[in-house]
Amino acid sequence: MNDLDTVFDDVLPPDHRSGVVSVVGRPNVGKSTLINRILGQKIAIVSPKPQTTRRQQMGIYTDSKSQILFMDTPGLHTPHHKLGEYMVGVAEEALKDADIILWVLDISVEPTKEDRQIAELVERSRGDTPVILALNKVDLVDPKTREAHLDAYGELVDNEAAIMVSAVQGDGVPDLVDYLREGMPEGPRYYPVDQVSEVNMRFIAAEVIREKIILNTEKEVPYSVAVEVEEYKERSETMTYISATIYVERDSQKGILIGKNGDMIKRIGSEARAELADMLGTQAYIELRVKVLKNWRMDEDLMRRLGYRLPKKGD
Ligand SMILES: Nc1nc2c(ncn2[C@@H]2O[C@H](COP(=O)(O)OP(=O)(O)OP(=O)(O)O)[C@@H](O)[C@H]2O)c(=O)[nH]1
Ligand SMILES: [Mg+2]
Repeated sequence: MNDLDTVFDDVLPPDHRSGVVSVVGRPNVGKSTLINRILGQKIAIVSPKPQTTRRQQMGIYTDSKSQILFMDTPGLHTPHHKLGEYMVGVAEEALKDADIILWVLDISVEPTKEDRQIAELVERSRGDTPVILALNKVDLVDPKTREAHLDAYGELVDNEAAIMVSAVQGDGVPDLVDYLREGMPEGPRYYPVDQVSEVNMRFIAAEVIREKIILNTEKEVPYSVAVEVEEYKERSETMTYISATIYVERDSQKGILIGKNGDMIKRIGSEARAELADMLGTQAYIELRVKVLKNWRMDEDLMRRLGYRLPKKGD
């Protein structure tokens, strides 16, 4: 969507705007899909299952007039383990750092109990930060239901605007970006025009592998998985080698992930290979292992080992 062809690093208009938009909401409403759509590129993994995003991830939107830093956050929910607590903490922190809070909601259903809880949290944490509602999944509802739900959502929290969008189809997204840009303070361009994210390919590779696991498994398995890329090598101009370990919490989950005759792990590997090859523009060779790290989601030390940046004990 960015008009990058007309953007040059050294020419900034005097009223150039920049700032942070924290994207929050309950799990599965389409926060990551919306950010990928705005950036015109997949930087965050997406799935039909809730609690897909686990960390704060920045997406950098640049056009000739502005640079908006979108903070994708884990869906706000009631946590049942340390990982969940960590995820909710990340989203709550993001509320405090924002120039605008973009609260994504699912207009295809009525506001839920979780939405009302989030309204309270937003009111508590926002200070004087403006809140904009992105009423997503508008493609799923007829106009009459839409209008009825629009009123209900508008009443959840004091807001500057409620904009209906379809992150999947793109409707309303340019209007939303215009609105967000208007609300940004004047400021410099913090990142080069061609940078869309802060994370490196190694992290994206781990996330793509995790996405394929989420899409291919059921029940607790998607939630019990962590992926660590141990080796990431550009072997040649046409070949990238990636070796990763998939951690699960129990032996039974290891069995499921390997599958009968190794079918499951092969499928995950080949789906990840296809997507990563596409992203990288090279062939990808992926080697996967599965290891058990008993109840890692309950254990802060193990979570730290897996790269979740928890505060040190005693902080
Ligand atoms: N029909 C429709 N589906 C959508 C839309 N936006 C997102 N989805 C679907 O909703 C599901 C959840 O999308 P995500 O982007 O992973 O949601 P999220 O809010 O980031 O979820 P968490 O990371 O778990 O908090 C996926 O299956 C998306 O394809 C939309 O505008 N219309
Ligand atoms: Mg997400």
